[in-house]
Amino acid sequence: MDLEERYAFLAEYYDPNACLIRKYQLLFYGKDETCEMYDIKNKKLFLRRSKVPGLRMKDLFLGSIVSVHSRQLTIKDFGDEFTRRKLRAKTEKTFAMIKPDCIGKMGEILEVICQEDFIICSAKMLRLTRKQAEQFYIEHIDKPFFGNLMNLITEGPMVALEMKGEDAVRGWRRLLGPTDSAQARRDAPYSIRAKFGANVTRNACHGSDSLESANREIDFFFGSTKYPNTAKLQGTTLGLIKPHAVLSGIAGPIITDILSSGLNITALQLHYVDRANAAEFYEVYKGVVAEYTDMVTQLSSGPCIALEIHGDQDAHGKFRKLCGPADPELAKYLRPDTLRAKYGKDKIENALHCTDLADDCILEVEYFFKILDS
Ligand code: IDP
Ligand code: MG
Repeated sequence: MDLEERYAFLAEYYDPNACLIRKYQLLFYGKDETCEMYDIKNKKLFLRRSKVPGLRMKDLFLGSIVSVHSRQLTIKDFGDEFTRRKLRAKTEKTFAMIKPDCIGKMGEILEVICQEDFIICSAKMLRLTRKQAEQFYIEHIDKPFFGNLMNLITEGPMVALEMKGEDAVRGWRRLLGPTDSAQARRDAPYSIRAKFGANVTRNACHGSDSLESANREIDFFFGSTKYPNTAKLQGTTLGLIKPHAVLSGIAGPIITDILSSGLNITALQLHYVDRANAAEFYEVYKGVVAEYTDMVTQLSSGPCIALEIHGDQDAHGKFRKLCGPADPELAKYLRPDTLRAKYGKDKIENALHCTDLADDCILEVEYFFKILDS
């Protein structure tokens, strides 16, 4: 990016008090990463050019939701031709799948994805029926390996991912390596299939092979067909990776730590929680916890990843122990091995939410996997 450049966007904000949509021109200056906003209807400066905490160039793309001083803005369009031309190539989308053979390695795979600067726009753990799997891989229906491929794809849950990035389709294929994991180990030893794949069928991940396939595959999983999530809604608890952690690319290591503690992840979904829903979800803390408003702001500031956590016994207690004290400062001092100590910054940006009371586990799991996923 030329550091002198100025990018323009059309952004919208739903004002819940006035019950109307406010439209803004949002300008972002690459040089000093400052932001300026104009109210389009009233033709007035709305935000003087200044730094907006947490707002980065890479979070600004069509359809993205960003938070500017507690307002959740949706980027609706490019604001000028310069921005349109500059960003179109950068904002390519691709489709990725963590196949059922590698579901236990999803943390490590997400870590690679984030290290390579892909932005995850949608993510959902789901399980395909044989019919759906046949539809998805229809181009291979006559191949001798089709039966094996169908067995693999339907043997258990997978994670479907819509990702964005510069040259995303080719970049993700390159990162995957050759189809055959053995060949990948020979020719591309650092690729995902080399590291995580077993053989030519069980090769860890899928990636779209062209822009056309990417569009078809994203539509297949995230279009009008809604696939049920994999939540058990029984004997489980909720883990919520907060937006600051998702945006800073540490969801992968957090998931790796959860899985290596012996807990299972039985459902996963990325959500953009709006302010009203965040307030409703945290309602029990209202008037009880001083940080309530800041917690709502954090949860609605960008994408979060909801996890359903399952354990042989007492998933709630075990997961709370793994998360550690709510204040990372305290956690670093008292329980340095916990997730909040390792990944949290302060009481608000403490990496994860976990359910407080055992009796509320299913309510909270249902909030994300039943109410918000409907
Ligand atoms: P790709 O996933 O690298 O795009 P495709 O040729 O599209 O490879 O095949 C789809 C999937 O089918 C592969 O990822 C792999 O799981 C499986 N597959 C492909 N070729 C073979 C083969 O020769 N034997 C067994 N399975 C195969
Ligand atoms: Mg293919």
